Amino acid sequence: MAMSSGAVVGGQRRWRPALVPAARAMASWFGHVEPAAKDPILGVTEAFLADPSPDKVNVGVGAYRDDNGRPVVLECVREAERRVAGNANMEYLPMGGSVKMIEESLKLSYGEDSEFIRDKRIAAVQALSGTGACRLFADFQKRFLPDSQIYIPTPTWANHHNIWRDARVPQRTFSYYHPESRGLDFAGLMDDVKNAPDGSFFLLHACAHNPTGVDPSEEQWREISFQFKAKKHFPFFDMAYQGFASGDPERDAKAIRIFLEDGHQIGCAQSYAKNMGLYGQRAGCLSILCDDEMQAVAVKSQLQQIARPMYSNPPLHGALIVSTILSDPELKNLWLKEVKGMADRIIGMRKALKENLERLGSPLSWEHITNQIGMFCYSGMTPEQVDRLTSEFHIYMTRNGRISMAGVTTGNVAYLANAIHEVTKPN
Ligand code: PLA
Repeated sequence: MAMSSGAVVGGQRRWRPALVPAARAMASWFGHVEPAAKDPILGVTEAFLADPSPDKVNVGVGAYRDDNGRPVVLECVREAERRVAGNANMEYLPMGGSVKMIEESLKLSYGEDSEFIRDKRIAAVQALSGTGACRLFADFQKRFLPDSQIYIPTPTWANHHNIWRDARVPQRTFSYYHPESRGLDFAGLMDDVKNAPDGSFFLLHACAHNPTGVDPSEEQWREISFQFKAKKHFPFFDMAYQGFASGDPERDAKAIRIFLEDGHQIGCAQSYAKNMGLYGQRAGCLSILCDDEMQAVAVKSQLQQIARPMYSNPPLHGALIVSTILSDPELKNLWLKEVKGMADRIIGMRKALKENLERLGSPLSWEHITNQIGMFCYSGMTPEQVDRLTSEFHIYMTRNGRISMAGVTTGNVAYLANAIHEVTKPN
């Protein structure tokens, strides 16, 4: 039987592209393909690379740079590379990835002595960094809870919308940011949590919320967790910046630990892109806390089955680096120091940017630059002001006004502040 649009196959409604008349297809197979919209984040990097200006500054993508603006390979990673260099085995990892890397990842997210690790209640697989972990979860959600939706904060990392869209999970949003106070819209958030149907899925940023740099306080997390319990919601944590908020990965896992203490079952996407600087290695982990060991075995086997036809098994090298660092106390300590170093440099640049703007006599309040945490400053600049930064000053950032503080350096902070002042000063 020829499949028609929206055909029901195997009990599931399958996505079908618009049908192309056969005659047109024969004249040109792909003539109907329109160019895709530019990615709001990675498109900024493309534009930056194409600009020949020597003054250009890239504060678009969240990629950590040293104070000379150069990409960083952590010392702990260099040492781990030396140690794994003798590894003669380049064979496939299992479908679920490196068992050792997963074990170490769970200790970071659930805690070194977690009872859930001990009781083998966590289904976990190595994933293609944080993005891959989110996508695997979204596909799992669609496959096993096909009628569920996902609540996503406003605003959020733009790719969250793409991920759940492509997994065909309907999306709802919940209030998160309060533009006037440049802080958390806690009342709005709690209302939306209460008004969502019982048993809804919620996407939460575990720490260092992207793009706002605004996280709930510990007390607020406790209230959110309490309300989730009352509503029987499922919290899915995207933890892409563990260590980047406070400088301490243990502290940055606090929200997750609060939910665990309260007896929630959770899902968690972990990424080593930022906190180990392993961006291109695509090293991450997806975990789902289950009722018991038997359920965890079943869930893990299904996650593997989703991975198998997509990419078969995850990459080896990054996993080796991660497990080498985290399983060696000396290397792990070095890593902790280096994470703290990166977080501290960003905090220093926040101060410097704010001070420079004040020194220039900006009449606006820039308190939020130092109040926000993590990699980004949600500046409050309008898309038009950002466009001026780019066209007049060769400064590249996302049009939502997000500045990647990781790209700000002693060398460019004055230039950046001056440009921001120029485009934001009242006429
Ligand atoms: N989740 C959040 C909240 C993120 O900000 C990012 C990366 C990821 C997941 C995915 O990271 P990974 O797949 O590389 O582990 N956000 C970046 C890069 C740093 C990007 O957009 O891909 C950003 O500039 O927002």
